Amino acid sequence: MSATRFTHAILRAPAASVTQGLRAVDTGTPDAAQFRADHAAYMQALRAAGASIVALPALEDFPDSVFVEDAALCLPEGAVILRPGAPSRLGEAAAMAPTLDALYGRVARIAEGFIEGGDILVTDRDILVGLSARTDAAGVAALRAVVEPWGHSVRVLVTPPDVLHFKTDCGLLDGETVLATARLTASGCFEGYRVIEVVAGEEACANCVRFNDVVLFPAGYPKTATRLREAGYDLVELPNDQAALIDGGMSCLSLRFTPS
Ligand code: CIR
Repeated sequence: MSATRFTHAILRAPAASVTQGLRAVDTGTPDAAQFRADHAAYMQALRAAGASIVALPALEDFPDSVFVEDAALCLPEGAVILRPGAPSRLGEAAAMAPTLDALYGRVARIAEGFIEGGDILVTDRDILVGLSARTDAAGVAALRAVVEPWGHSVRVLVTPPDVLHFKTDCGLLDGETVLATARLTASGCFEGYRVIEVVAGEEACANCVRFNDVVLFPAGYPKTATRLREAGYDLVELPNDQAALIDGGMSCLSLRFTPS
């Protein structure tokens, strides 16, 4: 399995209600028009990287629904409808189900506990899942029951306290290399993987997305960008200021997959 090569991506248009999106610390309200422009640039970058885009309409009742990654997990063998742990986001999973039912022959549903896609990092080897305020042991057990029979191994880790999601602090650069913050790396969770650390002071750029030959990377973190280019990665820098106001990064804005 390749965790970095895909043919398709699902995106959902930002709702006008994105201004009400959840945030751990209020540092300002996103501008809906700028958010839409940034989202369009992100979609275009995925297209240029080879993605056929499945573009879903905005859901006004769900301010955070632009962050489609948290509602589902797409694997080569099938899709999994997750159970977001944020009460205001639980309904996003049901809203995603018809799309995945239409695209995949096999769609499983998590019926117990809570688990959000932001806590799940799929590599060529493992599915790493971080327990967090949004993802609990029952949710992880339910995921394991679905994906182990599909041939995946699940490694359960702990998302550091005060970090929203496991992937807030990391992103996959290639099948066995992750970009990660020092605080996440220090937890030992990437044993067996090659780790490139974000430069101190640029922790907010750890969440990146590898899609085929490029890495989608938030603009504004020049030292880490240089480090990654020197390591041979082809970066596409994209504006993320609006999504960052409501704790969103590169990976949350899409579900990447190859239909089975
Ligand atoms: C939330 O708090 O759920 C949203 N405002 C941000 C979700 C970001 N999702 C992700 O990192 N996978």
